[in-house]
Amino acid sequence: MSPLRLLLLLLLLLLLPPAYASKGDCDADGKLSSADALLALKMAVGELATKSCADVDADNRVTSNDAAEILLLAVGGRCQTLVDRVKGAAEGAEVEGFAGSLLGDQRIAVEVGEDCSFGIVVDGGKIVSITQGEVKNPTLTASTDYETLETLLASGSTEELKKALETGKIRLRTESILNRFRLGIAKLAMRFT
Ligand SMILES: [Ca+2]
Ligand SMILES: [Ca+2]
Repeated sequence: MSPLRLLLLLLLLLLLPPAYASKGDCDADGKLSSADALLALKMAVGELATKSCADVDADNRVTSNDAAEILLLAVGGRCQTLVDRVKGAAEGAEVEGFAGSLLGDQRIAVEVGEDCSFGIVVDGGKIVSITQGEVKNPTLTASTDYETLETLLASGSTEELKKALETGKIRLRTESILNRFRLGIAKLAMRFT
């Protein structure tokens, strides 16, 4: 190998980040969690010996910035896990009964907390896809929090869903007049079913 190519290869190796999962995973359990962020914070304040695994912003020191970044990454992982669970529970399902006939075809944007969002595409009363990320031109937007959605997933009951809608733990909004009308009817129907 020519010296130039060797140099390029070395540069490439230096520039490439190490395996992503290990970055920030200071308790080495294979995932990023708030526990890793806490470890990084302890390193930042000198309570624990510094380890390179905590230096996620790669400035060769462990500071509170690294801890904050690990926490953000951990939250991102939480969102991913949540969306995967929703996908497993609902993708391919028919939206039943009255709600199905009302919803029909929708692009629903779901916002969970401040930092997690996913889209649900309902076509002909069937949930055809659930994908993480922003939804363009949603027909319906639902906002909620992690706890509500996790409780819902754990119970899997429509009663829980109704309760969450009634108590405002899930808030629905829509730009379309037809959808506003549908929502009004759906809310009314919920009281009687
Ligand atoms: Ca970890
Ligand atoms: Ca750092």
